[in-house]
Amino acid sequence: MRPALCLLLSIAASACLPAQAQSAPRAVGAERLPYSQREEVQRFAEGLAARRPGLDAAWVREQLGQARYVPAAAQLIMPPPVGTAKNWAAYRARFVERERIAAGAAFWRANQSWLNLAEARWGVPAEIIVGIVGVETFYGRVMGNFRAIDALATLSFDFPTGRSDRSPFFREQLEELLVWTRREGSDPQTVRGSFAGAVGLPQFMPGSINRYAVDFDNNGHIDFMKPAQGADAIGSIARYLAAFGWQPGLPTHYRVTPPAALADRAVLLVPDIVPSFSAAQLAERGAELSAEGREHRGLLALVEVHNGGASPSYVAGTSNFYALTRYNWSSYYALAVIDLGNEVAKVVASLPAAAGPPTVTSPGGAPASWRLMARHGACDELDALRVKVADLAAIGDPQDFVQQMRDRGHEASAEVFPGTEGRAVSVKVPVLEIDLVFATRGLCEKASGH
Ligand SMILES: [Ca+2]
Repeated sequence: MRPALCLLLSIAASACLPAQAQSAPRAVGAERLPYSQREEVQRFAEGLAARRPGLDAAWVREQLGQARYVPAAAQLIMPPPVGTAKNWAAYRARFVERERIAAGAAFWRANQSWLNLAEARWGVPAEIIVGIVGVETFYGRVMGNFRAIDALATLSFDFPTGRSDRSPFFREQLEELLVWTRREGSDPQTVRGSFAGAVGLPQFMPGSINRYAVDFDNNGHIDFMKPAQGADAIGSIARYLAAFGWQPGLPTHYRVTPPAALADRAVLLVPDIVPSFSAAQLAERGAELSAEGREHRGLLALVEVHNGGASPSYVAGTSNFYALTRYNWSSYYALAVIDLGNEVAKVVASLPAAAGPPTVTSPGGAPASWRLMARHGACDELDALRVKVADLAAIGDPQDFVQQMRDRGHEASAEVFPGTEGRAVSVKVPVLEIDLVFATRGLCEKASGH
Protein backbone atom coordinates (compact mmCIF):
# COMPACT_ATOMS: atom_id res chain seq x y z
CA MET A 1 0.00 0.00 0.00
CA ARG A 2 1.21 3.49 -0.73
CA PRO A 3 0.59 6.75 1.06
CA ALA A 4 -2.38 8.15 -0.79
CA LEU A 5 -1.35 11.30 -2.58
CA CYS A 6 2.10 12.43 -1.55
CA LEU A 7 4.03 14.84 -3.69
CA LEU A 8 2.09 14.17 -6.80
CA LEU A 9 -0.36 16.70 -5.50
CA SER A 10 1.85 18.84 -3.35
CA ILE A 11 4.52 21.15 -4.56
CA ALA A 12 5.64 21.65 -0.98
CA ALA A 13 5.74 18.08 0.25
CA SER A 14 9.28 16.97 0.77
CA ALA A 15 8.91 13.35 0.02
CA CYS A 16 6.68 11.00 -1.83
CA LEU A 17 6.85 7.36 -1.04
CA PRO A 18 9.06 6.16 1.72
CA ALA A 19 12.02 4.78 -0.18
CA GLN A 20 11.15 1.19 0.72
CA ALA A 21 7.93 1.36 -1.22
CA GLN A 22 9.80 1.35 -4.52
CA SER A 23 9.63 -1.77 -6.57
CA ALA A 24 12.32 -3.16 -8.86
CA PRO A 25 13.08 -1.31 -12.10
CA ARG A 26 11.83 -2.86 -15.34
CA ALA A 27 13.70 -2.42 -18.59
CA VAL A 28 12.04 -0.82 -21.60
CA GLY A 29 13.46 -0.91 -25.08
CA ALA A 30 12.35 2.44 -26.51
CA GLU A 31 15.09 4.40 -28.27
CA ARG A 32 15.34 7.96 -27.11
CA LEU A 33 17.52 10.87 -28.06
CA PRO A 34 19.99 11.64 -25.25
CA TYR A 35 19.07 14.76 -23.29
CA SER A 36 22.16 16.51 -24.67
CA GLN A 37 20.48 16.43 -28.12
CA ARG A 38 16.92 17.26 -27.11
CA GLU A 39 15.72 20.69 -28.14
CA GLU A 40 13.40 21.22 -25.16
CA VAL A 41 16.27 20.41 -22.80
CA GLN A 42 18.38 23.10 -24.47
CA ARG A 43 15.52 25.59 -24.14
CA PHE A 44 15.09 24.64 -20.47
CA ALA A 45 18.82 25.17 -19.84
CA GLU A 46 18.77 28.60 -21.45
CA GLY A 47 15.63 29.66 -19.60
CA LEU A 48 17.05 28.47 -16.32
CA ALA A 49 20.35 30.29 -16.81
CA ALA A 50 18.45 33.47 -17.67
CA ARG A 51 16.28 33.19 -14.51
CA ARG A 52 19.07 32.24 -12.14
CA PRO A 53 21.99 34.64 -12.31
CA GLY A 54 24.25 32.25 -10.40
CA LEU A 55 24.04 29.59 -13.13
CA ASP A 56 25.60 29.92 -16.54
CA ALA A 57 24.01 28.28 -19.55
CA ALA A 58 27.09 26.27 -20.52
CA TRP A 59 27.31 24.65 -17.06
CA VAL A 60 23.58 23.88 -17.01
CA ARG A 61 23.76 22.35 -20.52
CA GLU A 62 26.77 20.30 -19.51
CA GLN A 63 24.98 18.96 -16.42
CA LEU A 64 21.71 18.18 -18.21
CA GLY A 65 23.65 16.62 -21.07
CA GLN A 66 24.89 13.99 -18.63
CA ALA A 67 21.42 13.12 -17.35
CA ARG A 68 19.97 9.82 -18.50
CA TYR A 69 16.43 8.60 -18.97
CA VAL A 70 15.44 6.16 -16.19
CA PRO A 71 12.52 3.91 -17.12
CA ALA A 72 12.01 2.89 -13.48
CA ALA A 73 11.34 6.49 -12.42
CA ALA A 74 8.67 6.81 -15.10
CA GLN A 75 7.06 3.56 -13.95
CA LEU A 76 7.18 4.27 -10.21
CA ILE A 77 5.48 7.63 -10.59
CA MET A 78 2.32 5.89 -11.79
CA PRO A 79 -0.49 5.49 -9.22
CA PRO A 80 -1.04 2.08 -7.57
CA PRO A 81 -3.44 -0.30 -9.28
CA VAL A 82 -7.10 0.54 -8.73
CA GLY A 83 -8.77 -1.69 -6.16
CA THR A 84 -5.77 -2.01 -3.83
CA ALA A 85 -7.45 -2.09 -0.42
CA LYS A 86 -5.89 0.20 2.16
CA ASN A 87 -4.81 -1.56 5.31
CA TRP A 88 -3.56 0.47 8.25
CA ALA A 89 -2.65 -2.58 10.32
CA ALA A 90 -0.46 -3.94 7.52
CA TYR A 91 1.06 -0.53 6.82
CA ARG A 92 1.86 -0.03 10.50
CA ALA A 93 3.41 -3.47 10.80
CA ARG A 94 5.82 -2.64 8.01
CA PHE A 95 7.20 0.45 9.76
CA VAL A 96 6.63 -0.13 13.47
CA GLU A 97 8.72 -3.26 13.95
CA ARG A 98 11.57 -4.41 16.14
CA GLU A 99 14.52 -3.80 13.85
CA ARG A 100 13.42 -0.32 12.81
CA ILE A 101 12.70 0.63 16.43
CA ALA A 102 16.21 -0.49 17.45
CA ALA A 103 17.77 1.50 14.60
CA GLY A 104 15.68 4.47 15.73
CA ALA A 105 17.01 4.23 19.28
CA ALA A 106 20.59 4.22 17.93
CA PHE A 107 19.81 7.25 15.75
CA TRP A 108 18.26 9.04 18.73
CA ARG A 109 21.24 8.39 20.99
CA ALA A 110 23.75 9.44 18.33
CA ASN A 111 21.88 12.70 17.73
CA GLN A 112 20.43 13.45 21.17
CA SER A 113 21.80 16.98 21.46
CA TRP A 114 20.53 17.99 18.00
CA LEU A 115 17.09 16.58 18.77
CA ASN A 116 17.04 18.57 21.99
CA LEU A 117 18.16 21.74 20.23
CA ALA A 118 15.58 21.32 17.46
CA GLU A 119 12.82 20.85 20.01
CA ALA A 120 13.97 23.93 21.92
CA ARG A 121 14.04 26.02 18.75
CA TRP A 122 10.99 24.85 16.78
CA GLY A 123 8.94 22.98 19.39
CA VAL A 124 8.89 19.73 17.41
CA PRO A 125 9.43 16.75 19.77
CA ALA A 126 12.29 14.34 19.19
CA GLU A 127 9.92 11.40 18.68
CA ILE A 128 8.23 13.09 15.72
CA ILE A 129 11.54 13.85 14.00
CA VAL A 130 12.85 10.35 14.76
CA GLY A 131 9.59 8.85 13.46
CA ILE A 132 9.90 10.73 10.16
CA VAL A 133 13.52 9.70 9.55
CA GLY A 134 12.56 6.10 10.33
CA VAL A 135 9.53 5.89 8.05
CA GLU A 136 11.28 7.76 5.24
CA THR A 137 14.62 5.95 5.23
CA PHE A 138 14.93 3.29 7.99
CA TYR A 139 17.47 5.65 9.58
CA GLY A 140 19.57 6.02 6.47
CA ARG A 141 19.48 2.43 5.31
CA VAL A 142 17.24 3.18 2.34
CA MET A 143 17.70 6.69 0.98
CA GLY A 144 17.15 5.80 -2.68
CA ASN A 145 19.82 4.94 -5.19
CA PHE A 146 18.66 6.83 -8.27
CA ARG A 147 20.85 9.65 -9.53
CA ALA A 148 18.64 12.61 -8.66
CA ILE A 149 19.47 14.39 -11.92
CA ASP A 150 18.42 11.32 -13.94
CA ALA A 151 15.17 10.85 -12.03
CA LEU A 152 14.26 14.53 -12.27
CA ALA A 153 15.20 14.85 -15.95
CA THR A 154 13.10 11.77 -16.73
CA LEU A 155 10.06 13.14 -14.91
CA SER A 156 10.65 16.63 -16.38
CA PHE A 157 11.08 15.72 -20.05
CA ASP A 158 9.57 12.23 -20.33
CA PHE A 159 6.71 12.23 -17.85
CA PRO A 160 4.60 9.15 -18.62
CA THR A 161 1.17 9.42 -20.15
CA GLY A 162 -1.78 7.83 -18.38
CA ARG A 163 -1.88 10.07 -15.33
CA SER A 164 -2.07 13.80 -14.57
CA ASP A 165 1.00 15.55 -15.92
CA ARG A 166 3.31 16.60 -13.10
CA SER A 167 6.27 17.52 -15.30
CA PRO A 168 6.13 21.27 -14.44
CA PHE A 169 6.67 20.34 -10.78
CA PHE A 170 9.63 18.12 -11.64
CA ARG A 171 11.19 20.77 -13.93
CA GLU A 172 11.05 23.11 -10.94
CA GLN A 173 12.76 20.47 -8.80
CA LEU A 174 15.43 19.89 -11.46
CA GLU A 175 16.13 23.61 -11.46
CA GLU A 176 16.31 23.62 -7.66
CA LEU A 177 18.73 20.67 -7.71
CA LEU A 178 21.11 22.62 -9.92
CA VAL A 179 20.73 25.78 -7.82
CA TRP A 180 21.40 23.82 -4.63
CA THR A 181 24.46 21.92 -5.85
CA ARG A 182 25.94 25.03 -7.48
CA ARG A 183 25.55 26.94 -4.22
CA GLU A 184 27.06 24.07 -2.23
CA GLY A 185 29.90 23.67 -4.70
CA SER A 186 29.00 19.99 -5.06
CA ASP A 187 28.63 17.87 -8.19
CA PRO A 188 24.97 17.42 -9.21
CA GLN A 189 25.90 14.18 -10.94
CA THR A 190 26.73 12.55 -7.59
CA VAL A 191 23.49 13.34 -5.71
CA ARG A 192 21.42 10.21 -5.12
CA GLY A 193 17.82 9.93 -4.02
CA SER A 194 14.43 8.34 -4.57
CA PHE A 195 12.85 7.75 -7.99
CA ALA A 196 11.18 11.14 -7.53
CA GLY A 197 14.42 12.94 -6.64
CA ALA A 198 13.90 13.12 -2.85
CA VAL A 199 17.24 13.29 -1.06
CA GLY A 200 18.81 12.01 2.13
CA LEU A 201 17.59 11.25 5.66
CA PRO A 202 14.60 13.61 5.47
CA GLN A 203 13.88 12.73 1.80
CA PHE A 204 13.59 16.42 0.93
CA MET A 205 12.86 17.39 -2.64
CA PRO A 206 15.46 19.90 -3.93
CA GLY A 207 12.91 22.73 -3.72
CA SER A 208 12.32 21.94 -0.05
CA ILE A 209 16.08 21.86 0.51
CA ASN A 210 16.39 25.38 -0.88
CA ARG A 211 13.36 26.65 1.03
CA TYR A 212 13.50 24.85 4.37
CA ALA A 213 16.84 23.10 4.93
CA VAL A 214 19.02 24.47 7.68
CA ASP A 215 22.76 24.05 8.22
CA PHE A 216 22.04 23.17 11.84
CA ASP A 217 25.59 22.26 12.83
CA ASN A 218 26.81 25.41 11.12
CA ASN A 219 29.62 23.79 9.15
CA GLY A 220 28.81 25.59 5.92
CA HIS A 221 27.07 22.68 4.17
CA ILE A 222 23.74 20.90 4.12
CA ASP A 223 24.51 17.25 4.78
CA PHE A 224 21.59 14.82 4.75
CA MET A 225 23.49 11.62 4.10
CA LYS A 226 25.08 10.58 7.43
CA PRO A 227 22.77 9.07 10.09
CA ALA A 228 25.42 9.44 12.81
CA GLN A 229 25.57 13.17 12.01
CA GLY A 230 21.91 13.91 11.66
CA ALA A 231 22.08 17.57 12.69
CA ASP A 232 21.06 19.12 9.36
CA ALA A 233 18.31 16.54 8.72
CA ILE A 234 16.91 17.01 12.23
CA GLY A 235 16.94 20.81 12.11
CA SER A 236 15.49 20.83 8.60
CA ILE A 237 12.59 18.49 9.45
CA ALA A 238 11.72 20.58 12.51
CA ARG A 239 11.90 23.81 10.53
CA TYR A 240 9.73 22.34 7.77
CA LEU A 241 7.02 21.28 10.22
CA ALA A 242 7.17 24.65 11.98
CA ALA A 243 6.72 26.37 8.60
CA PHE A 244 3.61 24.24 8.04
CA GLY A 245 2.00 25.21 11.32
CA TRP A 246 3.40 22.84 13.96
CA GLN A 247 2.41 24.12 17.41
CA PRO A 248 4.72 23.37 20.34
CA GLY A 249 3.12 21.35 23.11
CA LEU A 250 0.00 20.35 21.18
CA PRO A 251 -0.72 16.60 20.86
CA THR A 252 -1.08 15.18 17.35
CA HIS A 253 -4.35 13.40 18.07
CA TYR A 254 -6.76 12.06 20.67
CA ARG A 255 -8.58 8.78 21.01
CA VAL A 256 -12.13 8.89 19.68
CA THR A 257 -15.04 6.54 19.13
CA PRO A 258 -16.87 7.63 15.97
CA PRO A 259 -20.63 8.21 15.94
CA ALA A 260 -22.63 4.99 15.67
CA ALA A 261 -25.07 6.74 13.29
CA LEU A 262 -23.62 6.47 9.79
CA ALA A 263 -25.16 9.78 8.67
CA ASP A 264 -23.41 11.67 11.50
CA ARG A 265 -20.19 9.83 10.83
CA ALA A 266 -20.37 10.75 7.15
CA VAL A 267 -20.79 14.44 7.98
CA LEU A 268 -17.72 14.38 10.22
CA LEU A 269 -15.64 12.62 7.56
CA VAL A 270 -16.35 15.16 4.83
CA PRO A 271 -13.45 17.51 5.63
CA ASP A 272 -11.10 14.49 5.79
CA ILE A 273 -7.89 15.40 7.68
CA VAL A 274 -8.54 19.16 7.80
CA PRO A 275 -9.37 20.12 11.42
CA SER A 276 -12.90 21.49 11.11
CA PHE A 277 -14.89 20.66 14.29
CA SER A 278 -14.66 21.76 17.89
CA ALA A 279 -14.74 19.09 20.61
CA ALA A 280 -18.34 20.17 21.33
CA GLN A 281 -19.37 19.80 17.68
CA LEU A 282 -17.88 16.31 17.56
CA ALA A 283 -19.82 15.41 20.71
CA GLU A 284 -23.07 16.82 19.25
CA ARG A 285 -22.69 14.42 16.33
CA GLY A 286 -22.16 11.49 18.72
CA ALA A 287 -18.37 11.12 18.59
CA GLU A 288 -16.88 10.20 21.98
CA LEU A 289 -13.55 11.89 22.63
CA SER A 290 -11.07 10.92 25.32
CA ALA A 291 -11.08 13.12 28.45
CA GLU A 292 -8.02 14.97 27.16
CA GLY A 293 -9.63 15.46 23.76
CA ARG A 294 -12.77 16.96 25.33
CA GLU A 295 -10.55 19.71 26.81
CA HIS A 296 -9.04 20.57 23.40
CA ARG A 297 -9.50 24.24 22.50
CA GLY A 298 -8.90 24.25 18.73
CA LEU A 299 -10.48 22.36 15.86
CA LEU A 300 -10.22 18.62 15.25
CA ALA A 301 -10.59 16.25 12.31
CA LEU A 302 -12.20 12.81 12.48
CA VAL A 303 -9.50 10.74 10.74
CA GLU A 304 -10.48 7.34 9.40
CA VAL A 305 -8.00 4.69 8.29
CA HIS A 306 -9.08 1.42 6.72
CA ASN A 307 -7.98 -2.02 7.81
CA GLY A 308 -8.65 -4.08 4.71
CA GLY A 309 -11.80 -6.12 5.39
CA ALA A 310 -11.85 -5.34 9.15
CA SER A 311 -13.42 -2.27 10.78
CA PRO A 312 -11.67 1.06 10.20
CA SER A 313 -9.68 2.81 12.96
CA TYR A 314 -10.32 6.42 13.99
CA VAL A 315 -8.43 9.21 15.71
CA ALA A 316 -9.26 12.87 16.32
CA GLY A 317 -6.44 14.75 14.61
CA THR A 318 -5.29 18.19 15.74
CA SER A 319 -3.60 20.85 13.62
CA ASN A 320 -0.29 19.10 14.42
CA PHE A 321 -1.58 15.91 12.82
CA TYR A 322 -2.47 18.02 9.80
CA ALA A 323 1.04 19.61 9.82
CA LEU A 324 2.56 16.11 9.69
CA THR A 325 0.52 15.35 6.59
CA ARG A 326 2.12 18.36 4.87
CA TYR A 327 5.31 16.28 4.94
CA ASN A 328 3.59 13.46 3.14
CA TRP A 329 -0.06 13.67 2.18
CA SER A 330 -1.34 10.62 3.96
CA SER A 331 -2.97 9.99 7.33
CA TYR A 332 -1.48 6.45 7.22
CA TYR A 333 1.96 8.03 6.90
CA ALA A 334 1.33 10.45 9.76
CA LEU A 335 0.06 7.70 12.08
CA ALA A 336 3.06 5.48 11.26
CA VAL A 337 5.45 8.34 12.06
CA ILE A 338 3.70 8.98 15.38
CA ASP A 339 3.58 5.31 16.42
CA LEU A 340 7.17 4.55 15.37
CA GLY A 341 8.45 7.65 17.19
CA ASN A 342 6.56 6.65 20.35
CA GLU A 343 7.97 3.12 20.30
CA VAL A 344 11.52 4.42 19.78
CA ALA A 345 11.03 6.91 22.64
CA LYS A 346 10.03 4.04 24.98
CA VAL A 347 13.20 2.13 24.12
CA VAL A 348 15.40 5.22 24.58
CA ALA A 349 13.79 5.92 27.97
CA SER A 350 14.51 2.36 29.09
CA LEU A 351 18.21 2.51 28.20
CA PRO A 352 20.76 3.39 30.88
CA ALA A 353 21.94 7.00 30.66
CA ALA A 354 24.97 7.56 28.48
CA ALA A 355 28.19 6.84 30.37
CA GLY A 356 29.37 9.86 32.32
CA PRO A 357 32.90 11.16 32.31
CA PRO A 358 35.42 9.54 34.63
CA THR A 359 35.68 10.83 38.17
CA VAL A 360 39.27 11.59 38.99
CA THR A 361 40.62 12.16 42.46
CA SER A 362 43.98 13.42 43.63
CA PRO A 363 46.46 10.83 44.92
CA GLY A 364 45.43 11.59 48.51
CA GLY A 365 41.80 10.69 47.78
CA ALA A 366 40.61 14.28 47.87
CA PRO A 367 38.97 15.70 44.73
CA ALA A 368 41.54 16.91 42.25
CA SER A 369 41.96 20.62 41.77
CA TRP A 370 41.45 21.22 38.08
CA ARG A 371 42.77 23.76 35.63
CA LEU A 372 42.40 24.08 31.89
CA MET A 373 45.31 23.02 29.79
CA ALA A 374 45.85 23.88 26.15
CA ARG A 375 46.61 20.79 24.12
CA HIS A 376 50.23 21.86 23.82
CA GLY A 377 50.72 24.70 26.18
CA ALA A 378 50.33 26.30 29.51
CA CYS A 379 47.44 26.01 31.92
CA ASP A 380 44.74 28.61 32.37
CA GLU A 381 42.25 29.12 35.13
CA LEU A 382 38.89 27.40 34.68
CA ASP A 383 37.32 30.83 34.41
CA ALA A 384 38.69 30.96 30.85
CA LEU A 385 35.79 28.70 29.92
CA ARG A 386 33.44 31.61 30.53
CA VAL A 387 34.73 33.13 27.32
CA LYS A 388 33.03 30.24 25.51
CA VAL A 389 30.09 29.64 27.82
CA ALA A 390 29.01 32.91 29.37
CA ASP A 391 26.35 31.83 31.85
CA LEU A 392 27.93 28.74 33.40
CA ALA A 393 27.52 28.01 37.07
CA ALA A 394 30.75 27.45 38.94
CA ILE A 395 32.84 24.82 37.21
CA GLY A 396 34.19 22.36 39.71
CA ASP A 397 35.58 19.56 37.58
CA PRO A 398 35.22 17.92 34.18
CA GLN A 399 32.29 15.78 35.33
CA ASP A 400 30.42 18.79 36.58
CA PHE A 401 31.12 20.70 33.38
CA VAL A 402 29.98 17.84 31.13
CA GLN A 403 26.82 17.45 33.21
CA GLN A 404 26.02 21.13 32.84
CA MET A 405 26.44 20.83 29.07
CA ARG A 406 24.20 17.75 28.94
CA ASP A 407 21.59 19.47 31.07
CA ARG A 408 21.42 22.10 28.34
CA GLY A 409 20.92 19.39 25.73
CA HIS A 410 24.41 19.54 24.26
CA GLU A 411 26.24 16.38 23.38
CA ALA A 412 29.37 16.34 25.56
CA SER A 413 32.04 13.73 26.10
CA ALA A 414 34.95 13.27 28.46
CA GLU A 415 37.73 10.73 28.61
CA VAL A 416 41.03 10.38 30.38
CA PHE A 417 43.75 11.91 28.25
CA PRO A 418 46.10 9.15 27.11
CA GLY A 419 49.33 8.85 29.04
CA THR A 420 48.33 11.04 31.96
CA GLU A 421 47.18 8.32 34.36
CA GLY A 422 43.96 10.13 35.00
CA ARG A 423 45.50 13.48 35.75
CA ALA A 424 44.14 15.00 32.56
CA VAL A 425 40.68 14.60 31.05
CA SER A 426 39.82 15.50 27.46
CA VAL A 427 36.42 17.21 27.14
CA LYS A 428 34.53 17.90 23.93
CA VAL A 429 31.30 19.79 23.28
CA PRO A 430 31.04 19.79 19.47
CA VAL A 431 28.10 22.17 19.17
CA LEU A 432 30.03 24.89 21.03
CA GLU A 433 33.35 23.97 19.41
CA ILE A 434 34.79 23.23 22.84
CA ASP A 435 37.70 20.82 22.73
CA LEU A 436 39.93 21.17 25.74
CA VAL A 437 41.76 19.37 28.49
CA PHE A 438 41.13 19.60 32.20
CA ALA A 439 44.36 18.87 34.06
CA THR A 440 45.18 18.55 37.72
CA ARG A 441 47.09 21.45 39.17
CA GLY A 442 50.12 19.23 39.68
CA LEU A 443 50.25 18.18 36.05
CA CYS A 444 49.86 21.77 34.93
CA GLU A 445 52.77 22.88 37.05
CA LYS A 446 54.87 20.06 35.69
CA ALA A 447 53.93 20.95 32.10
CA SER A 448 54.71 24.60 32.73
CA GLY A 449 58.13 23.68 34.14
CA HIS A 450 57.38 24.83 37.68
CA1 LIG B 1 25.76 21.20 8.14
